[in-house]
Amino acid sequence: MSGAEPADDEIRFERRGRLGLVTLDRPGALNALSLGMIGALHRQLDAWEADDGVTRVAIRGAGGRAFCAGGDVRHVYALGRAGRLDDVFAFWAAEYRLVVRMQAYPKPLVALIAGVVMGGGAGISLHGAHRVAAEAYVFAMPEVGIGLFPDVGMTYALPRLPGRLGTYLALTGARVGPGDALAIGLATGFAPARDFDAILDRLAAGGPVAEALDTGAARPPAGALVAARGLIDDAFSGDSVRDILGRLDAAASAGSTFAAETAALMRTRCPTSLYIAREQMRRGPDLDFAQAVLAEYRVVTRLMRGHDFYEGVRAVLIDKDGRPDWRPATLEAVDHDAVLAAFGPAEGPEPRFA
Ligand code: QUE
Repeated sequence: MSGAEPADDEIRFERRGRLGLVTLDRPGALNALSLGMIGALHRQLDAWEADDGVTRVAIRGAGGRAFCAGGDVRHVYALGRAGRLDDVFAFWAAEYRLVVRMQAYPKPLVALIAGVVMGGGAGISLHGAHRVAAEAYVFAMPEVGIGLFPDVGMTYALPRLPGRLGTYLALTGARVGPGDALAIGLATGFAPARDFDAILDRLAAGGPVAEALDTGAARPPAGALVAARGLIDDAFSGDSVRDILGRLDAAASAGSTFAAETAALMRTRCPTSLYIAREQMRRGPDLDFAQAVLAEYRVVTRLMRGHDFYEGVRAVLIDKDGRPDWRPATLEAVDHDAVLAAFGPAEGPEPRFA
């Protein structure tokens, strides 16, 4: 499985002219990031930083269906269930350190995204300078559906999206297609997937990165998300999760299908996760990137000692019954003081992210 060993068969690195090319190559798991892939990528980025011949780095997913579905939460689940919490913490620390490295990487990072980009996949693409979306691009931060929260630097990035879109994405896990992603800045460019090889050739040749990425393809138009901007900004300005749901319910009563569907989706999500995500969005604007990731480490290590993450992964990814038994099961029963306490210093040593 996906332990700490070098992941030669799960991630590939190539030097092509001026380009360092990363291919996530675990298509059977939608290129989800194993600990081996995380370590190998971090080491390769270090090597390419020191290599003056490499002036830009690109990252793509193999298999055509996914860029990257996230961190390998199935493996984390198995470790946690086996009582190997130190290994669980080491996984999150390694993933978060990689994301911090990428956010501050001194050479242009280009993500070529065809298919799913979720969770940790967003973490290794969104913080770089260039995110090129293909036709089948689907972005989501769906962690509140597995008893987790949008991590990998999303405490920093989501509150910096326009209006209240970040809070909406964090609290729903809703999917975003390429047109909306371009409109709100999740994607910075568009290219049909069949043009990715030509883009890589131009990146390898040197020359300005922006020109290499420009295929002249017509951008897809914005969609349902942008159409709902007014409603989203109003409802997700609510002070608490319950206030937000109240505003959505009122809009639904007034005839908004989007509001009704959004409220229904949130009510399937882990109640504690919703409170945590709301608190992240409240704190994020005042944090720098390393502080944001440290906050995430503190929260995630708390959650790894609890119930909901294991129950969420079981219901969504293992048994796939889609019926998680959240504890507590209702928003009313969530202990808000415990949520705030989860943002306090972690038990035991904390990794350094800055
Ligand atoms: C929330 C998540 C993840 C998820 C589903 C969620 C996640 C993740 C995967 C995933 C998907 C397919 C695989 C796989 C993992 O799904 O982080 O190994 O084959 O990696 O609702 O955060």
